[in-house]
Amino acid sequence: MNFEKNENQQMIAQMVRDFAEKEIRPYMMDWDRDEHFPVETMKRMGELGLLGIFVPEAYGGSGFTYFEYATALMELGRVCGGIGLSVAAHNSLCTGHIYYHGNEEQKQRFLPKLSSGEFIGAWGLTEPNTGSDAMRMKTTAVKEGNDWIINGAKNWITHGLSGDVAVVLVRTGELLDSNGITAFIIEKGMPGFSAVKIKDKFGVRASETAELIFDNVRVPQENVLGEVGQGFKQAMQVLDGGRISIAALGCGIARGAFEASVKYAKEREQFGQAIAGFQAIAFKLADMATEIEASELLTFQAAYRKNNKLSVTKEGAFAKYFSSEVAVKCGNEAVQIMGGYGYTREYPAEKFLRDSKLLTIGEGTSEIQKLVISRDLIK
Ligand code: COS
Repeated sequence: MNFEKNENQQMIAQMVRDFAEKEIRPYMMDWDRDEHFPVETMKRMGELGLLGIFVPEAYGGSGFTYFEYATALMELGRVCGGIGLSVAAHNSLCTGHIYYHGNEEQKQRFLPKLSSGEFIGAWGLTEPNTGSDAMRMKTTAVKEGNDWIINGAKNWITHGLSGDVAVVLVRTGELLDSNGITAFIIEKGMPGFSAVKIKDKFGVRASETAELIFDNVRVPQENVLGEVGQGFKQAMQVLDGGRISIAALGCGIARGAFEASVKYAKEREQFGQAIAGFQAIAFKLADMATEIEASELLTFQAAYRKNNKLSVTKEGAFAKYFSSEVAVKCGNEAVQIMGGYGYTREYPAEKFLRDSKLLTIGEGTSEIQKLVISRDLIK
């Protein structure tokens, strides 16, 4: 395996870094305070090719691999985990589901708009009462003529309110039948489809989260993604890839927390010297740096496998589990190193900690990653 960043990765890293410094960093604390999802910033990222990163150019995407995708998220995470999460959810989940499982007509219809940022994408698996146990979902679709009638609710949906299109997983068969769930494309404005913003989140507050409500929503057969009944397995595959993006975001948040810690530790003096000179602080930095490197290696290993169409179920879970826990640890250590200042919004540490925590929960908790890994080990 080549450990050097390829030319495209170097280019995308520089572009995202410049963009994040100019168009995200100056505003991100206001967005965080106000729980404001900056749709215009998303659109700008669409213009830069960041919203259809692995979508082929034939469908209006950038045609990059998971190497460039992971690299972009690492750079976004260094600055703002909330914006990084939105980019990850848009690319991996909604866009990814249509790209990997849609038919030609659906790809032509939706991918160019999702890639350009004209459309913002959402994806719904989780429900108010089914999180880790996704299979037990209660939202149903019943066939009526050439249409499907959907009733129920989905919870914790990124871009649930601002999204123009949402891919949702819905029961079309018996409870607990792994072939009884189907994926549907829901379009904004369909009668009976509404959303309510979820407020007062702990972190990733610039990323919009909502509950989706389906009250007799009529969806045409042409909006069914792939085969009826195959939605659960599609969703698991989509999440296998999505977990690599969350791992990459974790690497970025951890690195942002680490860089802020190094800067502070070199400037802050106590007992007559910079605190970086004390082993108590220097060893924290050494641990952070080591674990960030390990997270990046696991993430790029999973990306390599994804690029080469090898299974990523276990390797994506390795990367997501390890990297998200490292991000929380680095956010926590950054607050500790900055002491009282780290505990305030004046310094960046507390936001890294708050944003990182979502990564051990969303797209499968750390406990679910351990379940996925251990099942693979003993199967
Ligand atoms: N790729 C393809 N198929 C998969 C798969 C994968 N990664 N994982 C499971 N499947 C298939 C299984 O092979 C099985 O097929 P058969 O019934 O034909 O044998 C089917 O899906 C059901 O799998 P399983 O029996 O493992 O289902 P469980 O109900 O035990 O659930 C977990 C499996 C817990 C792993 C799954 O529900 C999960 O990932 N939960 C977390 C959900 C999540 O991440 N939510 C976050 C939402 S995004 S914010």
